[in-house]
Amino acid sequence: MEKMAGITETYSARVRRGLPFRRQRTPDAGADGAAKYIEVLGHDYPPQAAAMPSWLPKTAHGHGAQLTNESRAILANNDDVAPYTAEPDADSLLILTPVKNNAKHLARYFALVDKLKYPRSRISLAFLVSDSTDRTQQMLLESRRWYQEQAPAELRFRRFEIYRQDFFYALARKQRHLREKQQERRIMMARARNYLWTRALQGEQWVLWIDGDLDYYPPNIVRDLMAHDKDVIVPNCLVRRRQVRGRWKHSVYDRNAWQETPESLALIARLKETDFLVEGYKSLKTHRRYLDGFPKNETIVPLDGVGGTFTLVKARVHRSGVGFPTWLFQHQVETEGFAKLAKANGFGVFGLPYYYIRHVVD
Ligand SMILES: Nc1nc2c(ncn2[C@@H]2O[C@H](COP(=O)(O)OP(=O)(O)O)[C@@H](O)[C@H]2O)c(=O)[nH]1
Ligand SMILES: [Mg+2]
Repeated sequence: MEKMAGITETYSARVRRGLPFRRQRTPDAGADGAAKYIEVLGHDYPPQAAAMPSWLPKTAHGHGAQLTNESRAILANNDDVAPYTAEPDADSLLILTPVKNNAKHLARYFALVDKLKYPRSRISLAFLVSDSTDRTQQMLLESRRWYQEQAPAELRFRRFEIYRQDFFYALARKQRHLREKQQERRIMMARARNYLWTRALQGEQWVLWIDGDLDYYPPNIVRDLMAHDKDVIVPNCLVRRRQVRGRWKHSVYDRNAWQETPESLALIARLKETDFLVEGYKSLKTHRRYLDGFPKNETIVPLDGVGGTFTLVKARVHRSGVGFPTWLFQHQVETEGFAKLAKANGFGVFGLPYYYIRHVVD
């Protein structure tokens, strides 16, 4: 990241007035000897000092004159920390993918990422590998070497991080969807996701959670979702299963994306604080409305729960402290807990019932 310091009155005045600005290195230090970089609009900077309108408060003329030596030394020290307070990099996208024994889906994963119509230089990737006994980690290392060192420059990602954290959580694949295993399994996933975003997120503006086992999403999807300009937004994740007579049928995979209903709220009102809710089990009817339950004219709907298969999040949501609850928050954990927590903090959570992606059959 470009080093940035000495945020001057010009910058703050422009921000105050809602004007755009550009960061530019000044040839010389400022009059007080401190400012080496400034925020400017356009190419005509620096203006003459005398051009500062006299109606601006004195403090806007630079702090040099009013400061003690000690204050000046403290402010000079800000130069070193300024990069950490910088605005997020415009349009930058961090794709986060937790993976566990995901080797057989990785070729498809990269084929889909490669097709994304989004400037490659603005995409960063970060993976968290846990508890894997297959070639997931080796394959990721090989792919990083290819993309970042050997492939043509236009295929290079801005960053490509691979983290490893084992939780020593073993669950047979067949048991993965047993209801009584869900709370512990989803808490493990929440830990993995928190570990990943807290390590990987730098100055990016957008975070995109993509599971490692998706079968299809459209190349335009990033721009399409961003265009809605929501804090959190998900498409409708389907799965294609073969029916008895050999025909294929699409159905909603991700029952984690839902809206509360009067019936579900009535159920919640009767729950104990320690009761955990999870979707997709006949033994537990939650009465929520899923993404396949909306009429054609409702192309975007507010949600109260989301899944993590493909979830676009404004990075400021995570930065503000909203992650994936590993404890029960309003009877939910992980991604649905995240949606509830985001909403409780004033962020908007939305879904697109008629914008489809597809999960592999499992
Ligand atoms: N790092 C990490 N990734 C995991 C863990 N469990 C699942 N994953 C990954 O998280 C994503 C979603 O998990 P998956 O088992 O497919 O969930 P499902 O689609 O809801 O059944 C996939 O990319 C998995 O490889 C875990 O414990 N740690
Ligand atoms: Mg999956």
